[in-house]
Amino acid sequence: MKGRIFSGIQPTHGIHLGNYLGALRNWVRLQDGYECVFCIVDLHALTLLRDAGAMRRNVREVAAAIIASGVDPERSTLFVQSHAPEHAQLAWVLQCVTPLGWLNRMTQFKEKAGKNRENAPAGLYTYPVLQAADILLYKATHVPVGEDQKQHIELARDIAGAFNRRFDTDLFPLPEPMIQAEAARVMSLRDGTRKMSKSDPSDMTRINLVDDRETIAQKIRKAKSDSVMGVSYDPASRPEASNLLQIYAALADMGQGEAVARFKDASFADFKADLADLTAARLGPITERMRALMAEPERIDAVLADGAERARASAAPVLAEAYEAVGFR
Ligand code: AQP
Repeated sequence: MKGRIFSGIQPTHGIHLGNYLGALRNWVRLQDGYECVFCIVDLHALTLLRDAGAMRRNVREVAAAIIASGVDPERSTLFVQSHAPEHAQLAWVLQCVTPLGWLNRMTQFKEKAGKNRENAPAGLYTYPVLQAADILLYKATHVPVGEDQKQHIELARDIAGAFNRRFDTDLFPLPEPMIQAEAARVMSLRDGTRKMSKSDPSDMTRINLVDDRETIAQKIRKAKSDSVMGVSYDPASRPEASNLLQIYAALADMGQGEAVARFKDASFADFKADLADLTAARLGPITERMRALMAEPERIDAVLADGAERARASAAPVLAEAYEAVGFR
């Protein structure tokens, strides 16, 4: 094993194609080379989602999507963040060594809080410290993230260093961000300049892993396109068309040049029809496995309970060491 991975996904909604191509598919592959800890980060989701029923449903749906995509809960630790209270406990300790100035620099807070900053929950502001606790509790060596999360991993390194220096310990190794070049950002189907997102109010902007063949075909048919003839890759002038091409290339496991060559003589409508078929073919088996799992929620709960037990067995001794270092024990 080349190291230990920690990665999380928020249950703010069900999983979409962006999460699958940008995260889940890679999680499945990482299991071969790393000891993996995968977490459904409901404490993080609470910064945006405050609907208890939706939270419960989403946690199970996200767990089903992760398992159906190929994460093996026997090999990897898969659990829900709030089931391991050590995360919140270490986050508090780390908040006490994190200067406010470091959090002020986090661009994601500015983006997510938007103009309504005064009313944004404090949890949204301290979110990166909880993320640092998630990673450091498992002494993770590598954290696979998209480019947008790199700043948070750098912060986690700074926090680990600050803790170690302040309490004269080498408890926390500095985690390395593992930036996935191939995990290009999948953009919204209705606006090629915004990423496909769980929290987008319009369901037509994303393909969900639970969508059936007809829904996928309809969303791709209605995906925004431009007035340029044919298929070409040019993110600056054709963001929507380029996004669809990139999705095709990712699902077909080919380079985008190869995808462009394949459709050089095709109309855009024909390309969209092929993309819809490919998407349905790739996601169909996952959706089927997800549905079967979701029909047995008690099975999902049992997997998550087992995962939480294993996560806590790793996390508790690290929290105990941190408590010892600060003088709580
Ligand atoms: N559009 C995307 N393209 C590629 N990767 C993506 N990820 C998310 N959106 C895309 C990757 O999915 C993982 C889980 O993300 P998250 O749940 O922590 O939240 P997020 O990055 O903020 O994703 P969303 O879907 O946009 O959720 P909301 O709307 O709730 O904020 C991460 O590895 C992320 O890079």
